[in-house]
Amino acid sequence: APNETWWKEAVVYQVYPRSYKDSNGDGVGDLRGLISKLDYIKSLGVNVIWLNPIYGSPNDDNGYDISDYRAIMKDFGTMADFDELLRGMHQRGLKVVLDLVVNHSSDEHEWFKQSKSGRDNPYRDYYHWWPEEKGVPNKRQSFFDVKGDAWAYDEATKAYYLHYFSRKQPDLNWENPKLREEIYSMMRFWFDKGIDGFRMDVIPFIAKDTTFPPIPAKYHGDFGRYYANGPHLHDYLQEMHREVLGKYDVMSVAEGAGVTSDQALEFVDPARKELNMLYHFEGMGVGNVPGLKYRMRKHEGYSLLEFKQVYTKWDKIFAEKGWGTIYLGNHDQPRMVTRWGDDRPAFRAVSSKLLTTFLLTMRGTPYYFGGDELGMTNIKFDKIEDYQDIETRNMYAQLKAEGGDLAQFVEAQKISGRDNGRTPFQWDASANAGFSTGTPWLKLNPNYAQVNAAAEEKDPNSVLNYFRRATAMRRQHKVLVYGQYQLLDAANPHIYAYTRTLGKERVLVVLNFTSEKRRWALPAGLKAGGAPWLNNYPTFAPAATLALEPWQAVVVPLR
Ligand code: TEU
Repeated sequence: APNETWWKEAVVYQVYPRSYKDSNGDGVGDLRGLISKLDYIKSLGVNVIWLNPIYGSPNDDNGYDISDYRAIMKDFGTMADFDELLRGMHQRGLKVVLDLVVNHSSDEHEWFKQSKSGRDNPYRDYYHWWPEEKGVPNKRQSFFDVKGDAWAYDEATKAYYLHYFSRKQPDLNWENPKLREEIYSMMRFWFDKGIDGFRMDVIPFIAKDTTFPPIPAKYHGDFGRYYANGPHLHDYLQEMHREVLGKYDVMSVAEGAGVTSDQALEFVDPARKELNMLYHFEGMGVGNVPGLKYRMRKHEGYSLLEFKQVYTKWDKIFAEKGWGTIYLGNHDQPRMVTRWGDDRPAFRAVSSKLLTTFLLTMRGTPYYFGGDELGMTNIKFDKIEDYQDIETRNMYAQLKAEGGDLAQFVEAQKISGRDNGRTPFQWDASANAGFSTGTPWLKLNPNYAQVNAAAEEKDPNSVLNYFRRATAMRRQHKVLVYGQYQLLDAANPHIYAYTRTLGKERVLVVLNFTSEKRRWALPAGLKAGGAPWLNNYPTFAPAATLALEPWQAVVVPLR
């Protein structure tokens, strides 16, 4: 086995605090609400909790626009609440990973207020300014701007500032060593409090060529790849390791936006002393209509062949060094069962379990999105007004200005819109699913009457209890963490099957990714050797040819 480390053996559970549990009736989830759910989280058998941003923020992008890196968002509570939360997690043996959002800050951060106040201000160079006398800067595409323009003009100082995301998220200037020192010192502040790691938001984007040349043609149509390739990026990450990460026993994971498979090791090869893990976007792109602009998805779903290829390719990258990750959803993505399974009532639970099986039997650390353990589904809003997300709203406005097909857009958002993954957590069948006594900031999925934690708690066959069995299985069998991965029957468009091998131990995973019964012949030489470790149907008959039920998933040791 490779070097064994706690973060390789961990199952990471992602909590979107805004939607998890509201303790004070203002309709927004908060830290005290989360504290009240720690026993529940512990009961899942996960080891690490990743919290989306909890810092001071005017919430233009739900906390990804930070106005104070050393304070807690007012909606979420106080620093005393955070300290209590951290203690409560550590008492239960849970580690805590926070979001590090340092490609940009909020325009309401004191640094930006200073920076904007005059060209001579000492904070001017904390951000990227382009003085008007140099002419109009070369085009940069913004993800969240209504006009798609990443340069915003500032009347007062007659200059443009850069914002890859919204106008309220100006990009920080990492080329300035003072800025970098501020960031490192802030990171140490949180580590000294005792947190156990950072998930690093769009960290590949931090380095920029400050001459802002035209984007080379090879990046046209995929400018994120250009953003992810700035000069000195790896110098900064190595410096961050020297100044901060290397001094603590903590984990770090890059959001790998724009990073291709041949670049991934540059981030996570341990010899380079940068980061521990990176999560890629290639899996999320499977089934997208090319040209991503409005995140359209193919009506016919996705190709399992392509899905298998992508995950197999990424497994291989980390086979010798570095370490991978695996996820099928997060706060930027639709619910995994809607996107990758079948969310119709007959298949929702069983396909959720299959996807859970996949996540917990692949090599690499699983990142499991809170709510998926209940089999929560996309909300599929019919009206654009129901969306709160800046991305959806601005894409809509942009499309409207272009005279595009708005009805088609709203239809597509039912699959891809980010708010699908952000609806409040479904605790029970009472008003507002027990999430809040007030009016929730985002509408609840009406299926909470059936799909909720309390109901699933009582049902031994629920998605929830299946997830618990799956985390227990992974804890029990190191082969599932460290074992080598081998894809079987690559050309099969319906079945995803693989083995995991560690020393003498060998286990087979068979996943029927369809809503029909399928038969699958074991490759020559493979023989099931005993009771399944996990199975999402009551029975499993080992045979040379397996008869699989719709969305059946089995994990069975081999002889
Ligand atoms: O997302 C980064 C990113 O690349 C986004 O463009 C993401 O892919 C997009 O939402 C998909 O359409 C991170 C955070 O995860 C996201 O929530 C933030 O909005 C964004 O950075 C800005 O901080």
